[in-house]
Amino acid sequence: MDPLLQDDFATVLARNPGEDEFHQAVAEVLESLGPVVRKHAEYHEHSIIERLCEPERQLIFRVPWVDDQGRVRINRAFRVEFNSALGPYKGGLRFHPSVYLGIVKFLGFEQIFKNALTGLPIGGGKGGSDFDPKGRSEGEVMRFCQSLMTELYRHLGEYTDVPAGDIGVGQREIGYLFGQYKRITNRYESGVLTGKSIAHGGSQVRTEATGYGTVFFTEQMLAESGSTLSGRRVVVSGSGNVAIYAAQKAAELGAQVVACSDSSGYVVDEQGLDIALLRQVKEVDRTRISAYAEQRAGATFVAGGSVWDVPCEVALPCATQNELDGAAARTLADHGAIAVAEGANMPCTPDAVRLFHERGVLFAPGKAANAGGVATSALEMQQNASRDSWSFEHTEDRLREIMHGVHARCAAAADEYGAPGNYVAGANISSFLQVADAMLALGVV
Ligand code: NDP
Ligand code: 2IT
Repeated sequence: MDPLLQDDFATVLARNPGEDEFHQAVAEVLESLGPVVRKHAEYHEHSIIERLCEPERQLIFRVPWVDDQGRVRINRAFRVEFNSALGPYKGGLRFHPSVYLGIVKFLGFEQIFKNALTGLPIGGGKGGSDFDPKGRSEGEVMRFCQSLMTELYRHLGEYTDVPAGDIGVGQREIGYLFGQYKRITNRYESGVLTGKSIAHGGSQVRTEATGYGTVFFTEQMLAESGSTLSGRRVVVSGSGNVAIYAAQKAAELGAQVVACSDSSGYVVDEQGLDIALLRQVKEVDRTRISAYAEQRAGATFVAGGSVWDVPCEVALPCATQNELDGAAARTLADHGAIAVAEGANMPCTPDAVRLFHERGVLFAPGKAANAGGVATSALEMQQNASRDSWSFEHTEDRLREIMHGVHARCAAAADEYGAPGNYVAGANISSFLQVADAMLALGVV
């Protein structure tokens, strides 16, 4: 890291003890910014980095709810409103037992830069809870969502803070959250949440957007090196919202998607994943990935293990942070991988990213590759604000255009700052410049 940035990083470590994922996300951005702060003294003079690393507001609250046995349960929930220089705070809610302040802050920090890269007017935020939806009934999930919104609603608004989904939060949960928001406020304020179902103000393509966008970015990255996805062997990790639609779009573009996973293990299906079956198992039955192999002749389930042991040319990590480490990266490169694009947020460890760069594997960081989800959320906000709804085709065209814009911004910044082909540097620099200039223009606020 450039010596000019080391004091700022030391401040982050001192102010946020024990928040390893947040430290990791900040370090990854600051490592790209040396040439920027050398060129633009004004950022340092106005403490832009220190300000960017300190959230504008952090909320932590208790969520009491009653389980099906009548027992009172208590969870902890968070909303980190990180930066509103470009627009209202925007970012998902995650329900997973691993959620604590450090995870929400890493995700909120990433979100600032990702949202800037979309070119749309949205600031960065993130929230969530340590609630574990696994094994919970529909009624329990609904009561939990209602209780969470009973506190969170006062902090939201279409011009203030607009949550959406993330791990453990999909259309069902957004529906319960919106229902409670509407009841408490007596306002049909569609634009207060995105990822809604089409039945109450959602956008076409939002469900598919993150996975589709990751594949559009990958295609663009491959095209730059004179290659395509068609005919390539692809492995996806996870089997949730992002993974399913990344697999679907990759297959539609002619790739052979041969494996996916969940936290219990992975499946290999050499004929190419049957997306309809995958959706049935995960979206309708809400069960484990092993059920896919039980219902599909020729597919095998491997309990535990690493999906990155399955040889492929293109790897799309779409599960969770730090799921692909240096050893997995080496295995992928040894097996001939040519490209890796992060559908998830920070799934590759710093060692893995370093190895990809050393071995000449094209690498797209999450804040660029998975920006299609939040970009389509912003399109949902546009439709809600104008009381309109667009067709699937029109919305998908807009998403494709936006992802091409994200790719172009990353490539241009990487070239300008002497790191051609380095999408990590390109994404960090391009988005930082945009946010930093807006912050300067807004004064010390
Ligand atoms: P889902 O809840 O739909 O799916 C998550 C998937 O990842 C599941 O297969 C889950 O397996 C697996 N997973 C989650 N946590 C772990 C863990 N600790 N260890 C192993 N596997 C795990 O979430 P999404 O698909 O929405 O999100 C996936 C990733 O994409 C996250 O990093 C999220 O932040 C990111 N993202 C999501 C966007 C969206 O629009 N939804 C937008 C941009 C990024 P299991 O069911 O066994 O837990
Ligand atoms: O990480 C992400 O970008 C998301 N979970 C989507 C956020 C959003 O507001 O759509």
